[in-house]
Amino acid sequence: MPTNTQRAEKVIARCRQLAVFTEVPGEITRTFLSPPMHDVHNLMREWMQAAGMSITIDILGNIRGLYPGFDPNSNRLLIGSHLDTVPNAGAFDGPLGVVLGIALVEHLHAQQIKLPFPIEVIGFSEEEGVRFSKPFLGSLGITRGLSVDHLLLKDANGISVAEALTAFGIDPRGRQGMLRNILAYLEFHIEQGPVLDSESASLAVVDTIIGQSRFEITFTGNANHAGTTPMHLRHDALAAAAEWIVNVETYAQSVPNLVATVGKIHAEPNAGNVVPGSVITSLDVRHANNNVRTFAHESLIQSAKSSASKRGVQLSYNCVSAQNSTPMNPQFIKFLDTAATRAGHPSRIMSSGAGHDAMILAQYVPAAMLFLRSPGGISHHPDETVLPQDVEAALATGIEFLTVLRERHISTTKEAHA
Ligand code: HGY
Ligand code: MN
Ligand code: MN
Repeated sequence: MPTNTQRAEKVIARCRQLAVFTEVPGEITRTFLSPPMHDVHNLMREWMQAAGMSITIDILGNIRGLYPGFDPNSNRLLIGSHLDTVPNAGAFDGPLGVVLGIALVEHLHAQQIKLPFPIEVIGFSEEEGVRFSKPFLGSLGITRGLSVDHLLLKDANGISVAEALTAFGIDPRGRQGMLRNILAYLEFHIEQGPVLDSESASLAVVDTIIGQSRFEITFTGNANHAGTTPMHLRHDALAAAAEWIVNVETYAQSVPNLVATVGKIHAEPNAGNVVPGSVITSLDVRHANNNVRTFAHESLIQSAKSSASKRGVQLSYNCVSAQNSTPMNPQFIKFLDTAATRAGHPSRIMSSGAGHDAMILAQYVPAAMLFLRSPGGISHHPDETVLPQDVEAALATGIEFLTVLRERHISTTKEAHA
């Protein structure tokens, strides 16, 4: 019987094993349904099968391992997170939540513990929104279902979501939005920020995932010769974008707890001796208060229009994703908090600045999240890591959480038959 420390080290080792499956040798980059995702599925299939789970790959390329319960009428507990990454990512943002789910089932399987409710461990195929600029495709697909517009979205190579699904071996015409009979959704995730590390704390229970707005913004001016075009005759798209990007930073610094980021910029024709004709940028705005966030992104679009019009540059924009601040389920927050205390790891409650699949699932089923400390507060970076003792604490809390749910199942079944 492995010790808690051995189980924790195995979880970390497995996340590092998955990290080698990448589109870019030497770094971790694994986007929606890219070829290395097949390698991730093959290795996870081995782990899931060994833990007594039956495995499916669903209509959105999510991998799902089902561990049966003894009560055929019971809804199932979903435990999951995402398997795609940002470019040059760390090894734990996403995969840790899926590997921890498998570790909990392995514990039950090894101990021959049967719970009344089935457990389904799910690895979502797309949460970051890197390949198609649309986040949460995996969790949206099994809850709301993807729209035709979603399926027609194209990546940088002109491949659509539907074509990507077909290339991965999935029939895109399959039925979506088929989430049924779910007891709750639990997501383990690294905090991705500095709070727990600054408090030397292992765990936190999430109460709210703050809202986020994501835009694609295009400045269209006139490309022209850099040597012969006088400054007063230019329509320089990059100069307009540059002025605006500094305004984004200044604006966000002036609003408490607002964050706004221009993470992507692509200038055409991207030549040193040509006045830039067009620039495509991203805008990511987040705040716990939906009105503050909406007012902020509207103000920043206005600011872009002003920087553009000063230079006779056209502006166009589209909102690629907008998620309101999403509360986690109060009852399951309590269950998770109780479990952490029972496991000897009293955890603080905190909100999440990062988006997670839990913010999609929470719109359909009770959802809860447990954060693990991010040493140095680092994430979306190769130096992202976790501590074995925090993984151990999360595993112990997960086991207690299952016990709390079993006790609740038994008591509600007794009441029903009283
Ligand atoms: O960007 C985020 O909020 C998350 O890491 N997908
Ligand atoms: Mn992420
Ligand atoms: Mn994540």
